[in-house]
Amino acid sequence: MKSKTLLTSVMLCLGINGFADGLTYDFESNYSDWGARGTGTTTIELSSEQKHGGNQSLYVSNRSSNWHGAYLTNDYLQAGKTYIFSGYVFATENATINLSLQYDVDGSASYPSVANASVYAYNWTEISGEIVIPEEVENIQAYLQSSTATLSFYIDDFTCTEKVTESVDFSSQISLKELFADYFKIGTAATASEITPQNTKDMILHHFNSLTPGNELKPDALLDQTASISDGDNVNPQVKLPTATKTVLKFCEENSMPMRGHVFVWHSQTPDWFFNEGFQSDGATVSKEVMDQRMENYIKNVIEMVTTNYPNLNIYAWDIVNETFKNAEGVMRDAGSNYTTDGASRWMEIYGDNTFIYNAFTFAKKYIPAGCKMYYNDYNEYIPSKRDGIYALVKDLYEKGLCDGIGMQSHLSTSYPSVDLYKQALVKYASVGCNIQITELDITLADGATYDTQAQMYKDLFDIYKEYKDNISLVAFWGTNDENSWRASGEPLPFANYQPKAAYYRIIEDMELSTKCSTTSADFPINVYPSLTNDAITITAASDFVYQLFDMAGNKVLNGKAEGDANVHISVNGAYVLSVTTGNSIKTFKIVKER
Ligand SMILES: [Ca+2]
Repeated sequence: MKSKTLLTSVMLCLGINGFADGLTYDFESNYSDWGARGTGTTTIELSSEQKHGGNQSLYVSNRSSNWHGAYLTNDYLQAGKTYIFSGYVFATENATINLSLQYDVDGSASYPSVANASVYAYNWTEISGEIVIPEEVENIQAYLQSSTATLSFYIDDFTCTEKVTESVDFSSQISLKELFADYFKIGTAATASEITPQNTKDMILHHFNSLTPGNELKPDALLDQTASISDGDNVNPQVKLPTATKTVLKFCEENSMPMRGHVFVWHSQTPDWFFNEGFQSDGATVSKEVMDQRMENYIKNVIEMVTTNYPNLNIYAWDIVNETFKNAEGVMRDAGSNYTTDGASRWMEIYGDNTFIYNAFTFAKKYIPAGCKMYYNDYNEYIPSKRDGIYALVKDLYEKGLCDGIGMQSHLSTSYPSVDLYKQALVKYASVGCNIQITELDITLADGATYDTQAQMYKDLFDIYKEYKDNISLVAFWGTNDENSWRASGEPLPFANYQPKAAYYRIIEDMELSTKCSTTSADFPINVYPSLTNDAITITAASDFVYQLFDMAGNKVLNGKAEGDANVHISVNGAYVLSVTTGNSIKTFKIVKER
């Protein structure tokens, strides 16, 4: 069970969703906008045999492949917008019916799924879902299909509406990046589609000063097989800039958002052809000598492509090598393809030992721009045997001058690991003397855990991070809001639907914010004076300001606007966070009232 109190307060804070006029199809008189999917075989027609509403529905028959079905096209479906689909489907046998989108990106079709419906024979079943259409895609359509290739089915009362979300005012949330400015960067990770909504862009710019692209700089996104075969001379893999990569890099460059590059050398999300003779999908595995040249050229080509196209982009760190150790052991992965044997590494197939890691750092050092730091990144980094393996590797790399630091991914759960076990790893890594970045932090709720349990673990971790602030340059969450997390069902982040959860308030709780704060900067003079005789707190500022007072559960106690000065009355003992905003600046104070 989650904290009901907190959920209630979050619900009250949600933006109200409005719905523009959308598309509605009752199939009573026509099926304009709809077509048959499945050339020459599939048919669609109005039918009075079955209907959810009215007298008719759309009947889809003569299918012979899973992807055959009915599609919808209308200019109402546009790139960069969010849509809610809803409809009813019917079949005379049990089956799964799927609703998906199709659109073209970089000249090839993409087929993201919107929703699945488990249809029971002779029962109309609702199929509904929400989806963001990324920017810069074209030829958009929605379609219904079934994994039962020959299934005939009916569709009725189908609607599509654009989701118009009210913009969230993030100025009421204490900015994490500003609060921790004297400690470390606060980062997040996002894919191109995640940053499509304006609210997500605003949230990232308000709270974070480091962004890691979720997928857009991984080898499978950048490697170009066709160009590598034609122009790669077997040793020089060619790279490309996909639309999704451009979207994220452009966002960071235009907003002066520092970026973490992720990742050059990894066993996963790296196509098998990259390791094969002639860059062929069925080629024999290349030698170490050839792979060394490919690795060096790949790193060189990616860095050149990015710096040429985004000269003002600040990539301040790169994960050079990622996840070379076994899942929970201090030894390298088994040889093989990760696409056929989960967890296997073609790097290990070619090199047989960890020398490819050393080579990767050696090559990266030749091409990485001045000032950009190089990291070894891994997960389950707190499990003792794996921890010790990572420690030995990074210590050696660091002492050889090849590596600047270690990335602790920190994908955790409220039930494992213990904060103490996690701290042991961090302390051990800190003893290397290298920098540490917390690169992918999230904490899923274990069975029965509450938001309060999660919040306490976040707080305990941040206490450790603050203690080791001299070693740590970044604490990054893997994602923005729970809804878009790769572990969404575990609700692992400090924000949900753009609103702070208990974890957020516990993270900021013990920041050393004075109740008496002298001038913070020339253009933002704010003073806060608690009265010694009554329950007032006086805020004075040189210009108009907005103030908000929160209790430690994250509930807004009061807020207001003032010119020059204001008295805030706090009648209940306890700890509070006072946020004062003037212009584009925000200053926060922790206030403890004990009278
Ligand atoms: Ca109907």
